Amino acid sequence: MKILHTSDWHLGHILYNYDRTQEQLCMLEQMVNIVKEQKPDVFLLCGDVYHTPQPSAAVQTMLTNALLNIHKAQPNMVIVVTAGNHDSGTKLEIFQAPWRELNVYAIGQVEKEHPEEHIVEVPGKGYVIAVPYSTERNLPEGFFQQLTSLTEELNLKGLPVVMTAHTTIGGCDFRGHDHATEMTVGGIDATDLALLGDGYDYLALGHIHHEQFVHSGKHKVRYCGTPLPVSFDESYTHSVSIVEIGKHGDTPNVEKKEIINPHPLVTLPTEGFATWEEATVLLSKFPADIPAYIRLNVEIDNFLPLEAQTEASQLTEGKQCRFCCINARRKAAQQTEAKMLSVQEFQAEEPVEIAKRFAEDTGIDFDSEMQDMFRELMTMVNEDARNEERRTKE
Ligand SMILES: [Mn+2]
Repeated sequence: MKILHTSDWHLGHILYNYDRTQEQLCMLEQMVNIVKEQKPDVFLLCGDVYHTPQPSAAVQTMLTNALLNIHKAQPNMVIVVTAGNHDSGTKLEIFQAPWRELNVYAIGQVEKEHPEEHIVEVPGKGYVIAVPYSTERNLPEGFFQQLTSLTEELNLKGLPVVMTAHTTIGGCDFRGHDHATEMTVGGIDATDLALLGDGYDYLALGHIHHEQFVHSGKHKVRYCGTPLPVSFDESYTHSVSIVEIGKHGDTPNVEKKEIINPHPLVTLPTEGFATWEEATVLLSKFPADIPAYIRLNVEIDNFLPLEAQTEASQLTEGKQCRFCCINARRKAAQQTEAKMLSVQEFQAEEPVEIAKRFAEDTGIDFDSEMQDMFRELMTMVNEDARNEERRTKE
């Protein structure tokens, strides 16, 4: 069974007020060409089809046309589309019935009562266990294992079994995601891989934007990554994965097909940070004929010049590139001679002085407003402590 694994299209994504329709159409065209060339048996789109649960009519039309073109490129291919955390699962299922006529399975919600509806047979080739994004409380315990066991009963010929999921797997590489930690990425808490059961030959994941195998050594658990970057921090190549599995139990063979973005997301300088003056020089020297989105990484002493945004926009006037944002970072506090305090000196210090010392060491400007807020907070804490003391005495 040959599979094209893709996810996180984020159709309708707006980047700093810039509409990305043209790029997304170009990506979809490349997708159709890869299908024509590779002739997969299955096409998996593993969630985050749209960027928002309320996509515009134009964006919905873009998906409809894309799925139709992908179907026409390889009419016998089974297409499975599952919802991600950005999608409305119920809305994705509106056209479930007509889509079926074109070999497209749209699966937006978890069917607790009818788990068999998650099992899609690819005639003579294998099985797809299609699971959309779901909050933990909507997933019955052992659901994944229930699905693989059900599939095992159907799979009398030992055909390959592929499962899909849209989630954060513990231990994955989440570079490019904002506010991500080991525990949670993009609002989804890390799941233990073991909870997804076993019995599949390949786990086709969506949600994490950086393509990767999860848990090296096991070449069967994979994020295919975004075909187009959604943020400037996704500064890696983007692709779809072509997966081939001989029979149930075999190790899959995976190959990447790169997707080229005609409007690249460029950060200036390409490495590290520049002063505001250096950044303006880089921006004015940026070639006029490259239709890139631009972010400036700027290191500042205190504040950016008031007119910085306007100036940056003006520097790109008449060029094909589009200025998006300034990513400003405070210069680390000058390393002054570390002053050592004795225990007595430390105990004699006002809490606000200690807070100030800490803030300045970490590069935070602890101005008079912050100091006032801190003093106010100290008063509240002291009052609470006094009340508590009174209560315990009574
Ligand atoms: Mn996503």
